[in-house]
Amino acid sequence: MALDPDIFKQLEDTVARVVREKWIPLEDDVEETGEVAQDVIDEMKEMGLFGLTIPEEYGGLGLNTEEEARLMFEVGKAAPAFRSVFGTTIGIGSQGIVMDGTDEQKSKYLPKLAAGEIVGSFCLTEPNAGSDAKSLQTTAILDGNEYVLNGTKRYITNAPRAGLFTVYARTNPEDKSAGGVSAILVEAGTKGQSTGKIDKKMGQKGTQTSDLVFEDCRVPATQLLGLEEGVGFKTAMKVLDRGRLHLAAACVGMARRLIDDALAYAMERKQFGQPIANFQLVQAMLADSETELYAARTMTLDACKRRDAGEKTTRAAACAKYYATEMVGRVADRAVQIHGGAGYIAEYKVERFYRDVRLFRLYEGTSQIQQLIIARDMIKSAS
Ligand code: COS
Repeated sequence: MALDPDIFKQLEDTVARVVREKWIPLEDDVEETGEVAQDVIDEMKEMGLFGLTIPEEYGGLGLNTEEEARLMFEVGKAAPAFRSVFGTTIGIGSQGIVMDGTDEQKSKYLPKLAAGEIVGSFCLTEPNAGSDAKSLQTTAILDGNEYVLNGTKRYITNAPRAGLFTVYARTNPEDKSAGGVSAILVEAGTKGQSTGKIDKKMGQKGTQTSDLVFEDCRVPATQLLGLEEGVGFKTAMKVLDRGRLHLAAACVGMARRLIDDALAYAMERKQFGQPIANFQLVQAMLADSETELYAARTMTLDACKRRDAGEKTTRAAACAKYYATEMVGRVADRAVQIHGGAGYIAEYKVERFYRDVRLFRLYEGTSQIQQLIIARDMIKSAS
């Protein structure tokens, strides 16, 4: 359900102002400390950012996909660490419950997630199951009225600070197909569950990922998402269909930032007696970036609108994620080029964003997986 347009505009303006006036000036602190400060997180909670996509009846704002994307266009302008604080909670960490949870599960967890009392985390990837998510090996075996979980989840965003994990595990180890997979809700601190050390990454400092390990971790059988076994893989795919649009929008935001920074630099930096923005080869880079940004923004909004209208948008979401994540990679590369030597120096930040955006082409499905989803859907429709 869409918000009243005036209320949404106010929210969009507020988010844009906070990004501009608070988050961007704090980017160097995040880079240095590897963390987003607690007072910033508290303000995010007050602004309702943890509940953007959670239905109003459970304390969120219930934004539709287009509204979520429009906010991510703003949020994406700041270093990705800021979005990541609440990004999994409004995205892949909560949407499984919103889509497929029972009323009881929704009432138990969604209000806490929406308030930012707990962070939600999505646990699909494993050491031996990345792109081939269906081959996951973590098990959740019913024993009396409890599921017993064993296995390791890898690169789990926000695992170190999450309060609730949606864990995709095999409830029927005999069944190696998607039908053997179920989603189990595991609260942080449950005996038998632990997180590994925080991963050192190429970029995106301040976002936290780690392993999540289960050793005879017992949870009540009522923690089975939707109280239905064997549909977990489908839940994960549906969640990713929405999550990929969220990420595409975040890439559009980051591209806007990179282009604005590159343009400002090109207008100020003088060589051969004039601003380098006067040179047509620099203009070509700016124009290519602006054109591709426009295409990614339009594509993302179109996919979101179609999803909000009830259309199945697996293919459109994959197209948007594929194009926007590749686009921001090219834009970041050109931004470094326009900055020249300064583009390689940390204080100009552009080298940092160049590294940060690399991840977008990997997580929530690599570019190659998006290509595969798109082409398979084309073939299916044509047969
Ligand atoms: N929505 C609903 N159901 C879906 C779906 C979607 N978008 N995509 C697949 N399914 C269903 C299929 O219909 C199928 O159900 P049936 O067995 O009833 O027919 C089931 O899920 C299995 O799908 P499929 O056979 O297509 O699975 P594959 O293993 O061939 O491929 C891909 C699935 C490659 C698309 C999937 O594994 C994937 O997205 N991989 C990338 C994972 C990823 O993004 N990881 C990042 C983790 S989050 S950082």
